[in-house]
Amino acid sequence: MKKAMIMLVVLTMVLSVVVPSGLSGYVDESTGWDQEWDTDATIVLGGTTTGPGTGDPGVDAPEIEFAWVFPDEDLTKSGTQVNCVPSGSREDVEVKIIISDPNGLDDIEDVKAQIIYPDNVWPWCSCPKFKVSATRIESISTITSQLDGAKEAGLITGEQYDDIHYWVIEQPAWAMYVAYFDMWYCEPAGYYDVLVWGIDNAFQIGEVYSVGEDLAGSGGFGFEFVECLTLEYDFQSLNYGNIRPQVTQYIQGDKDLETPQYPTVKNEGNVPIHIRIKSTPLVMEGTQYEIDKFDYKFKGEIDEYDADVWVDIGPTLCVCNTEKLDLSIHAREGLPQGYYTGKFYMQIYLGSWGGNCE
Ligand SMILES: [Ca+2]
Ligand SMILES: [Ca+2]
Ligand SMILES: [Ca+2]
Repeated sequence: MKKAMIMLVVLTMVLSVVVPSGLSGYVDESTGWDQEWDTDATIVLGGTTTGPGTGDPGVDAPEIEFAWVFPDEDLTKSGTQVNCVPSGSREDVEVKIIISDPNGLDDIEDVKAQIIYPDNVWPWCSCPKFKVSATRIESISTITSQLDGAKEAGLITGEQYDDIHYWVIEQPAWAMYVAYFDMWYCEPAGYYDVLVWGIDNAFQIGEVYSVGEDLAGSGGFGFEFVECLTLEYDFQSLNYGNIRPQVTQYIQGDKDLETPQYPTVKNEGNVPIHIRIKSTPLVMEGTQYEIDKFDYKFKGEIDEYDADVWVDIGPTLCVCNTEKLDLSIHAREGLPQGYYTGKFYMQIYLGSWGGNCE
């Protein structure tokens, strides 16, 4: 029956498309994870990388004494929490590494760090990210301020602070290194392991150190990439144009965020997004007449819904994905000619990593 209606629309509808401003918006924490749009219609009758080395550490190989990830952006929670930048990346995440070599610091050829993705999210599943090389920090004031920050965040205890401060500053065979890596929103929220190791001039590879295992109060992970739930949209209103009773009128979406007349949604956070929608009836002002039948189509799923009822859209909007959102209204037979208006609402929730995002 719906197919027949589509054919009829193609043959008879007269579209009046309103092109809104083109400014996209966001559904996120600042909006309480929901958003409202105006709706209206006019009834017209008649018309991989590899892991670290696996060789045995040599007896004189460099040794990682301690390491932590900084900055810690949630001091109320143990371990290191790194926030995501919706729709962007950050390059200021650091692994601080305390390393020594029995042959002295001059024997250290390279210090490397590697991030391991969380094990419970597809398709990353404990896969390693690229390796980065660390550089030595020689300034005593910088070393001290880094230790101050780690202690303040609870990443090292007072006793560890004293030990590291003494050894790095007073002992010639110890040093602090730092490795920087970037995190962008398309990488999944969760717990990341960070591996660190050193290589000396004799190509002896030190034992691989898993950052976080010794951190004060941490759960043994390198850092937590904190969940951020953000959806970007481009449509500013839903204008169905001129419609006819008994004819389903569609607003077709597309995958282009620059075309607000074709609704588009994009996941700009680091977790899957689950979407709920609701439409009020489109009402002709001053009358009891209203349009109260709707449909949506999203990632191949089509469903009908009634006015004033929240509807869970089945498929999940996966991390980094842009999808089109098709919407339609259906005016029942007998509705009089006139201008009808209503509201459309959307809410977002944390979605599932499995299912549709596989
Ligand atoms: Ca050595
Ligand atoms: Ca913390
Ligand atoms: Ca669009």
